[in-house]
Amino acid sequence: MTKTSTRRGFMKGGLTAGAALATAGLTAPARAEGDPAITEIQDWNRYSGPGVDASPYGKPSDFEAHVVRRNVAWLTADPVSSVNFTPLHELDGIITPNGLCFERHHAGVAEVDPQKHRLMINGLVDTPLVFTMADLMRFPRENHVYFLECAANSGMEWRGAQLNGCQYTHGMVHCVMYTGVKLKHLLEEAGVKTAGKWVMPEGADASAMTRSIPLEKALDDCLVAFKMNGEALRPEQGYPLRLVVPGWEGNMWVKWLRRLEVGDEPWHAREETSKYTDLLADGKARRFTWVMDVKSVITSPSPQMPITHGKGRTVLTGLAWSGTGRIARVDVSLDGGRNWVTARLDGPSLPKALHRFYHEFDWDGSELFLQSRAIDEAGFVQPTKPELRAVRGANSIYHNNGIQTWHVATDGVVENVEIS
Ligand SMILES: Nc1nc2c(c(=O)[nH]1)N[C@H]1C(S)=C(S)[C@@H](COP(=O)(O)O)O[C@H]1N2
Ligand SMILES: [Mo]
Repeated sequence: MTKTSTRRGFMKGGLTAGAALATAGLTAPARAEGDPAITEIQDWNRYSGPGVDASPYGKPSDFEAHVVRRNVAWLTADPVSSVNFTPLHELDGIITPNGLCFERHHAGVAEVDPQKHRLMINGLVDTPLVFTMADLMRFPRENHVYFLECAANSGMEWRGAQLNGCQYTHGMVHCVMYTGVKLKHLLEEAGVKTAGKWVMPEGADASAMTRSIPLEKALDDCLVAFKMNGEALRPEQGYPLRLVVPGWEGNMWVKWLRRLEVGDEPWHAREETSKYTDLLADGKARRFTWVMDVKSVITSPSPQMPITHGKGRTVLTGLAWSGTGRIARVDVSLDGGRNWVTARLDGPSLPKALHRFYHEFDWDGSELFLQSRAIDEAGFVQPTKPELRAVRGANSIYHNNGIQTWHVATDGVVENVEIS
């Protein structure tokens, strides 16, 4: 495309790189000559298109048909108890479009009729209650942007680099704006007895998902949500009602929420014993590892987003998040962690939400080992994979927040690798 690149030393330039790039000439006037995209009148420029009655519910351009959730057939025995992945490499900003939010369910998508849906609160409460959807609409609502990450995200990568694409290595995360009522208000309506210390949400799907949530968290920032990005929850995400447990592992965010039981101790349900516990090197399992640790990934360049423009001006971008709060800083390395520069965070910085970062640099065409390292406002630093294994061993599946490495070859092809 553009003429031969001159080495501008942006990698060393750090903070000034952005300013330098803004003035660097990128347009290619030579391309105008004889370019049929300019000289020929296209059909869309000649004829009227579909009218306002053509798509009552809009969908993306047909040219974006490749931007879809994808699953990996060999990962699970059956697609009804399985997972698909958010196409992180194709997205920008911090909000995940509703139709692209990864799905994880244990008995397929429950197709719930909201008229027949009820939410019950029972157990150690003064007054057991049953709410209809209309009842819930009379409580004060709140709007919050939160990420949801499955604790098994990056789980396939514990022993080494495996899946070739951030969609597969990191795509069990999404981030939307929820509208809902605080769980606190509903629990107060029922009146939690003094002995009540735990809350167990239960799903209306055929897996009847249950987890134990400590009362402090339930009274803190949990939401009973009915909207995502302004519209009703998608069936895949728990229509008409889901629990939102900010910063904590996705498994606790019970979908198709039908019941909340208050108890004096945890229930030790399947999903918090046989699953979602972390097998350590000594064979003991950690339990109740609720908070999602600080993590980040470069979404482009990445295996599904190779560098196709050759040397010169290159935009690196990615996502960072922490279940503890906001992201304070993201560092980026182009040489496998030897040298780091601070990336540019852009867009809203909201607690327990995805953060978007960019690093613009001038690629000299040599091979790169791309890494990103996030630091949250509590001071937690994303570990390298060897650091993580030193503490946790290699038996784990869940809570892998290790630093990801992408190898960029001289032809721009990108692969998932690990630096040892
Ligand atoms: N009722 C119910 N809730 C559920 C599940 C389920 O199978 N049934 N899966 C859980 C798991 S393991 C995760 S990671 C998240 C996934 O949410 P998502 O499908 O919106 O991405 O929902 C959780 N809530
Ligand atoms: Mo999960």
